Amino acid sequence: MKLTSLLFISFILSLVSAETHTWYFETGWVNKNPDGFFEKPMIGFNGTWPLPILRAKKGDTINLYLINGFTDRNTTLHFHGMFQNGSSQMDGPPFVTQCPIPPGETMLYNFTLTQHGTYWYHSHTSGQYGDGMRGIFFIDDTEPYPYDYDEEVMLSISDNYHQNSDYLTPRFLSRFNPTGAEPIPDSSLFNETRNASWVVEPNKTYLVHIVNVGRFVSQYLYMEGHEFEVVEVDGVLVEKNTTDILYIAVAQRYSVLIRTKSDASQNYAFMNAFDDTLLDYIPNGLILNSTNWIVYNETAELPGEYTTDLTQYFDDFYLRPLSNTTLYDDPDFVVTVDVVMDNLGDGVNYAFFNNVTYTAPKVPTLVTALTAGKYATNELVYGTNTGSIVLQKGDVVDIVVNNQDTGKHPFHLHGHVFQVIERHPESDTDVISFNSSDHAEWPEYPMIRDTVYVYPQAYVVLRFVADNPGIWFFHCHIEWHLDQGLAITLIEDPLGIQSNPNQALSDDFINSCTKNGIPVEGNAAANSKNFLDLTGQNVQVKPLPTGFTARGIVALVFSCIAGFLGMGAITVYGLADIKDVEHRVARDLDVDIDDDDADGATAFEEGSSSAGEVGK
Ligand SMILES: *[C@@H]1O[C@H](CO)[C@@H](O)[C@H](O)[C@H]1NC(C)=O
Ligand SMILES: *[C@@H]1O[C@H](CO)[C@@H](O)[C@H](O)[C@H]1NC(C)=O
Ligand SMILES: *[C@@H]1O[C@H](CO)[C@@H](O)[C@H](O)[C@H]1NC(C)=O
Ligand SMILES: *[C@@H]1O[C@H](CO)[C@@H](O)[C@H](O)[C@H]1NC(C)=O
Ligand SMILES: *[C@@H]1O[C@H](CO)[C@@H](O)[C@H](O)[C@H]1NC(C)=O
Ligand SMILES: *[C@@H]1O[C@H](CO)[C@@H](O)[C@H](O)[C@H]1NC(C)=O
Ligand SMILES: *[C@@H]1O[C@H](CO)[C@@H](O)[C@H](O)[C@H]1NC(C)=O
Ligand SMILES: *[C@@H]1O[C@H](CO)[C@@H](O)[C@H](O)[C@H]1NC(C)=O
Ligand SMILES: *[C@@H]1O[C@H](CO)[C@@H](O)[C@H](O)[C@H]1NC(C)=O
Ligand SMILES: *[C@@H]1O[C@H](CO)[C@@H](O)[C@H](O)[C@H]1NC(C)=O
Ligand SMILES: *[C@@H]1O[C@H](CO)[C@@H](O)[C@H](O)[C@H]1NC(C)=O
Ligand SMILES: *[C@@H]1O[C@H](CO)[C@@H](O)[C@H](O)[C@H]1NC(C)=O
Ligand SMILES: [Cu+2]
Repeated sequence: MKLTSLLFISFILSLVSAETHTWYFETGWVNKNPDGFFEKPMIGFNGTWPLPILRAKKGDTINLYLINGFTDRNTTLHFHGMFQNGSSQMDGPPFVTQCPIPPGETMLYNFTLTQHGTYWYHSHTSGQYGDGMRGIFFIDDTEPYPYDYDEEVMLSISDNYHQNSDYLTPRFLSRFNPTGAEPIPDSSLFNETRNASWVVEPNKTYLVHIVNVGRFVSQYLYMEGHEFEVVEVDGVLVEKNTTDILYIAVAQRYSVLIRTKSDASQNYAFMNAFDDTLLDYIPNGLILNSTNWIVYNETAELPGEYTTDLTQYFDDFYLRPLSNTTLYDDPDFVVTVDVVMDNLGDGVNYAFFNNVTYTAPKVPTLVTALTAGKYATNELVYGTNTGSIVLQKGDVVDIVVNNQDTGKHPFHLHGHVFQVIERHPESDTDVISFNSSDHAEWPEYPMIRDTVYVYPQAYVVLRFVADNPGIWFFHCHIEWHLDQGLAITLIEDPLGIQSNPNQALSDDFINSCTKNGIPVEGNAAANSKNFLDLTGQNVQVKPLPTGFTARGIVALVFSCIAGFLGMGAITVYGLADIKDVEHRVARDLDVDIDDDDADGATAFEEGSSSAGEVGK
């Protein structure tokens, strides 16, 4: 038989076997004690937490009805890593591709799976996935798996806070936290618990699909006496590569083969450890290295902590996709973004891409793209505070991220995977920005994924083809940093979005908007008469007066609040001896800090008029 007819038959078979999965999930709070140290409300589905592992296969259709069972908050759902090709409105981020779903309302997320591998789903509404609204979503291929294995198993890792976001976020995004110190997790989780035992059989090959569903901290994963053979990253199959230690940033996935020992008498430690360089300080009692077990013999003892040299962690940059996809052609368009964290006039610490801290528009960007007619190709209609960039259909696009911050950041692009063509090592002196005429040699077969970390004061260069008309968020996956505004919006082929009838807004979409009083037409300022008039758009808070520093804000704040906060908070922010700064700042600002009736604070509040949904 000819190859074409074989292909045709397998295509027909895959059509025949394509299934539709219909799920109804209602959000709500469930009291749980994930780490065994502290019970607290977690966001579950239908009164259950952890959330279910969803599983389907390539070509299947998903009908997921998300019922907002909360009484006091909106919600959304994002399917991390799924392309949503032709269904941008199912992607999840509020004010980017949908309206927030109000309490009591339902939204049908329906779309077709065009990929395979390890994915996950989570709320894209601030704070909710950190509070538990997250789960693994695995998609089987219609082709046989390229590597042999005996058993398949899922594994998530995460960080865990004893306080929920309602408590943490306003304190984080506050002038009382002017350095932007991220809340420190209280514990890490392994499969949404701790001290877990993974019972295995000897002489077997396990295929383990691993997802970091955490909101902040990257983790190392390593085992006593066993190795990982990496076979997939973020849904992309790769040539096998062996390592002792995985380094997994939040939102990243790895599939690995683990060969068990032939002798079943003994058990081994399976460690998950926080990357403590992300933490501003390490509180007493925080367990950085957590011990779980590979159990061969349930009556034998469980060993203690296993340690190794974590500097030998696996560098995903060197992976080669099994598809042998070569480096795409030179870019038609380059997006260069500089990452900075700094304070604005309300004293809050924000995150910036090119001096813009993402501020949600008044109508979702997708709505603007669909209703702006020919103006949809004009970046202006999407507002000046959304970091919107219009991409032409078919262009090869580079995203250059110059990280001027001293922390690592895991960046995620919706709607695509990208080639990681360069990642510069950390710089602990000057910031090193990408220089197109002086850079490392690029790989012939670059590694491909959807979430990549960039090192402190260094850069990463990503390349993809704009072949997916839609609105795609590009943001740091550390939820605290997204709350601080570390996001831009890519408007890919807006006329292509308009011309595809499948991209027309669903009834549920419109219902969510209407019930929330959000128009379903107009530019970023909700102006549908004149798309080029942005009057009234949401904009970021005004800058600080010149010469004003984070320490200065601390000083000013302390003069107002020392009475009720006490000096403990100074230790928290790691700052001391602020007395002189305080007076210098007071001079700059022309306020009287000796006056304890919070005049200074009032002056600040006037500056903070508009910051979108986040942190209010
Ligand atoms: C979840 O609850 C909804 C109603 O709130 C119900 O229709 C649905 O069947 C439940 N789903 C599961 C998986 O139990
Ligand atoms: C894990 O072990 C610690 C120490 O024994 C215990 O306090 C904690 O409750 C355990 N957690 C779980 C989820 O079993
Ligand atoms: C839901 O979002 C809308 C739009 O941001 C907002 O006006 C509304 O207050 C939110 N609803 C709740 C219950 O928080
Ligand atoms: C999703 O469901 C709506 C309403 O039933 C339907 O009109 C639309 O065609 C579906 N879209 C997909 C991609 O299945
Ligand atoms: C993690 O939890 C899932 C769901 O309960 C379970 O199927 C899986 O076996 C667990 N993974 C490990 C490594 O224990
Ligand atoms: C594992 O395989 C080896 C070699 O085939 C064999 O000697 C050993 O007995 C097996 N172990 C168990 C527990 O079956
Ligand atoms: C399991 O451990 C117990 C206790 O150490 C030991 O008596 C037994 O022989 C072990 N079983 C195997 C299969 O090695
Ligand atoms: C954690 O594990 C690493 C690597 O195994 C080790 O170097 C470090 O000392 C451990 N830290 C603690 C606090 O146990
Ligand atoms: C495996 O990784 C090493 C270093 O991490 C790299 O040098 C090598 O090229 C990789 N090989 C493949 C096939 O991925
Ligand atoms: C990719 O390249 C390798 C090494 O040259 C080759 O063995 C393999 O068959 C190629 N795979 C595909 C899908 O072309
Ligand atoms: C950001 O603002 C600084 C100071 O105003 C300016 O020097 C710099 O060029 C701006 N950067 C971008 C990318 O707009
Ligand atoms: C989206 O679909 C178009 C048309 O079917 C295809 O050419 C393109 O490669 C797809 N893009 C992605 C990212 O799946
Ligand atoms: Cu970040």
